[in-house]
Amino acid sequence: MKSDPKSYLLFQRAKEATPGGVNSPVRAAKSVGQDPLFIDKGQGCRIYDVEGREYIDYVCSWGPLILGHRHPAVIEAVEQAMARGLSFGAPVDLEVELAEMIIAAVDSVEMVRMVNSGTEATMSAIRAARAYTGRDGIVKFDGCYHGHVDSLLVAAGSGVATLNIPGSPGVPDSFVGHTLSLPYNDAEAFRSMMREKGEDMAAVMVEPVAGNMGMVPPDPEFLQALREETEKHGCVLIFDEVMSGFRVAYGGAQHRFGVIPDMSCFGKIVGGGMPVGAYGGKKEIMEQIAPQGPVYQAGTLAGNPLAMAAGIATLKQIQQPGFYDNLEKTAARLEEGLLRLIDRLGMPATVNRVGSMLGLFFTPGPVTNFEQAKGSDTEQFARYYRGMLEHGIYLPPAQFEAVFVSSAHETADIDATLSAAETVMAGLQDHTRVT
Ligand code: KE4
Repeated sequence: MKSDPKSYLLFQRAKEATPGGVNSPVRAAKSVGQDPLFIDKGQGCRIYDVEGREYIDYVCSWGPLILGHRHPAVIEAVEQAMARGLSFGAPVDLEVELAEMIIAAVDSVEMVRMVNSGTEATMSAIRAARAYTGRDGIVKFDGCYHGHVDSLLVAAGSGVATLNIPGSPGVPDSFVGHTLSLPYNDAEAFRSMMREKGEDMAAVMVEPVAGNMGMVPPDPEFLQALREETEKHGCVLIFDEVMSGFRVAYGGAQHRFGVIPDMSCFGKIVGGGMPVGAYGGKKEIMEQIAPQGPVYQAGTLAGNPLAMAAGIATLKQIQQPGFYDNLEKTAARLEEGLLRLIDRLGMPATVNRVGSMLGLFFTPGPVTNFEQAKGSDTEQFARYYRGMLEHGIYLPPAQFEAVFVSSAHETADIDATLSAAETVMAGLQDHTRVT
């Protein structure tokens, strides 16, 4: 569907200047048959496009905005940092403060390095694990996405799955030759592979709550198996908590599910909407990183004061007592409302949720892995997406993404969303796929 004049004209210009007219593929909304809206501003749980149209926002910048847009404490912190300067290329107090907050919050992290994106965090964690073990092999899981790291663009989720790209041209076979991808939530397949190849594996990387194949909760037995087998075979267990970190609990998925990895990766929320990533773990692993050790990793704007200020202000807000309980209640209201709708309309659909991350699939379900997610009716999802947009609800423009609820979403916003969903889903019934 074409967007309105201003977005449309901007998109035509953008497509001349930038591949696909966007600076990150999933924003192009290709898989839902919709030209992207150009956004003018955001406030609380709402965003406004360049036509001035208002939407309730469930993308939340793909997860960072757990407080919603322009939370006063975050804006004030960034303004105060700006008054000191934008960047120095030298250590500042704010970097130390955020590092100490992450270490205090996350069980697996004894030392942490700030970087500029989730991709940098996962790429660097893999390098550290390979150096620490002296091994090359990496295990990941189908449908999990860890950023556009060459060696991890195998059976990836998010934009890779949305655009149905098998991996990516430009990545030499030798770069992925050491990478194995197994079915998510399949403890037995993992144990069996580790019995055979565990001693060759440097690291096992997983999204402990999968948000890049749509939203798929972990089977606790699966996470336990990852921990036991990596322990047994001397591999580094890396939780990619770029999305789940500080999202599903202040201590991340590792705290919520009680499985502690050797290393963890972060992004999104720890930057409060500014470009940030971080990776950390056991001191014996992290002390290898330059300049303390020989494993090289660097970044001009790593630890940037404005990004640190936004991250610190965000974590200070979400560590308040009751924050996650309230977020859980709001997200549960959305989940339960959708499930009631699906039941009442007899729609072949299912909803997954962990904390304030949700996923809606047009299939009877359950959806516990990538194959089942891919088996859902993505055409129906595209119709649902466009219908909800017309009703002022801004969802992630792809089936293989997660919906995010923020503390700025109130009961009235959830109820307005459910009312829109009822109208849209009722209209979808003529298109229900005969399974
Ligand atoms: P970035 O390099 O995009 O900051 O982070 C990569 C990344 C790593 N690990 C996980 C679990 C992630 O979800 C991501 C990025 N998430 C996507 C949304 N599925 C970002 C949106 C986009 O690619 O534009």
